[in-house]
Amino acid sequence: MMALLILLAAGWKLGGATAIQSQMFTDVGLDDKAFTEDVVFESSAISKTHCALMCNQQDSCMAFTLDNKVCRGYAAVMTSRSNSRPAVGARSFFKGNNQLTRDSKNKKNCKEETKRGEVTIYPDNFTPLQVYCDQDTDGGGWTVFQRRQDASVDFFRNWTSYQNFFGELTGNFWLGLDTLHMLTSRQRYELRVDLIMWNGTKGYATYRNFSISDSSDNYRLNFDSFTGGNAGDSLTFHRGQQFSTWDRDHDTWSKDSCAQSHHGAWWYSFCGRSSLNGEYMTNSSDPYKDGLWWYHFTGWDYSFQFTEMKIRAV
Ligand SMILES: [Ca+2]
Repeated sequence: MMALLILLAAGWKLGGATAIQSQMFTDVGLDDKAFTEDVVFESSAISKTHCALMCNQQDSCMAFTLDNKVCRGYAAVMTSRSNSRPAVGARSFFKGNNQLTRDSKNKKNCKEETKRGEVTIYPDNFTPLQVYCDQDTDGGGWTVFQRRQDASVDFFRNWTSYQNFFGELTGNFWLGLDTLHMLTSRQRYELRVDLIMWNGTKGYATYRNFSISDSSDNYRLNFDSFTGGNAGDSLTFHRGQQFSTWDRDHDTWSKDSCAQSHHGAWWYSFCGRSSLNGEYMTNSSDPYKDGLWWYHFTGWDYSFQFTEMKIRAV
């Protein structure tokens, strides 16, 4: 109780001189804005100004929410690694530094960005998003949203996990269904799937006008058409299907859960011609279709050494 009183007193004392400082923050309004789990602090606050002050006092605090006098400071905002959300009805404020203000120099996607690897893009020209840009494949400009290269990251995960980012951007990862929907609903994208066999043979497939619907439609897979690639078309079978995980069965196979039977998470129908989020195998053998398979390239019982899925703005 004493600590709270001291804190409140400090807030009042500083309150008189905070008008300028609080304007360093941009009000982004009522929100369901996702934050990372990097909560810098949580404390009671008597006002927005008080909360802004506490955030300002810490270099690592980039944003805050004030909800029913509970002030939370966050180290980052709206990244693909979001695992938590502030309380519904909380207002969000972003620190008004260069990274978080509208800037014509901000790159909206990996096609505008020229750097390769891990970079920050600004899909709405305002909100930073950490992604991995592939600038080497077919002229570059690709935002990678899935990579498998070894067994170090478990991909047999639940619905909530697939809605969000998991893994490491420089290794095995999934960017997250919410982010995929956000990106593909802002502008038109093409899709590319890259596959590498255990003997080094490479395959790919491309699709025109790829998009993912939102959570209310269970992230349905949409695209216009297969546009080529030596791996063949093992995705058109899945077009128009909703996403399924082991705990959320949205496939069209009434007897069973394809995500469970194939140890994966995909836009299963009854069940599939491809599945790239399955179990990472230590060799190509995959007799029960549990692994990373793309039927039209290597048949039913082959699991790849490497996969990447990526999108490029058109
Ligand atoms: Ca089913």
